[in-house]
Amino acid sequence: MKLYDLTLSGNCYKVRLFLGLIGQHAELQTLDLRAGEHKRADYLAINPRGQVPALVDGELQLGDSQAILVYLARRYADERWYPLDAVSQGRIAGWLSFAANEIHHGPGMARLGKLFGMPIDQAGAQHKALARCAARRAPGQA
Ligand SMILES: N[C@@H](CCC(=O)N[C@@H](CS)C(=O)NCC(=O)O)C(=O)O
Repeated sequence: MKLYDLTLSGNCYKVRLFLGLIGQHAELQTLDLRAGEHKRADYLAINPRGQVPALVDGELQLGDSQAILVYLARRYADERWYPLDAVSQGRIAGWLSFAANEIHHGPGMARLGKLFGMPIDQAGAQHKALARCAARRAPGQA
């Protein structure tokens, strides 16, 4: 199994963390985004979106951190990580969506601006981080 990775990427970190939690080894292939390695034809053949992370496991080529987490949980982890009952599935989808939306657009973007000097709306990102993430609950979470 190979993970196309970028050390500082939060999306890649989620996947590396979960691999560690379930004791699953993956060969890491770090891409140089500044050099545009993620837009080269050979990588676009693996992930047409030209983003990291992407996972290759046998015949499977899968991009998107949420999709990879679901795949790893179903393929390699104990069912406690991904229970199949309707309530658990709804809550898991809620948290994955929360990570991709509120966390990404709030603390994720604020981090990019503060640590890496990227030209983002820093005040807006910090406001979203405080306003939307303060409750620390996904929709429907008791
Ligand atoms: N929805 C994707 C987003 C992936 C993403 O935005 N990756 C960034 C690094 S954190 C990237 O590759 N950016 C380069 C680009 O989009 O060109 C996921 O959850 O994996």
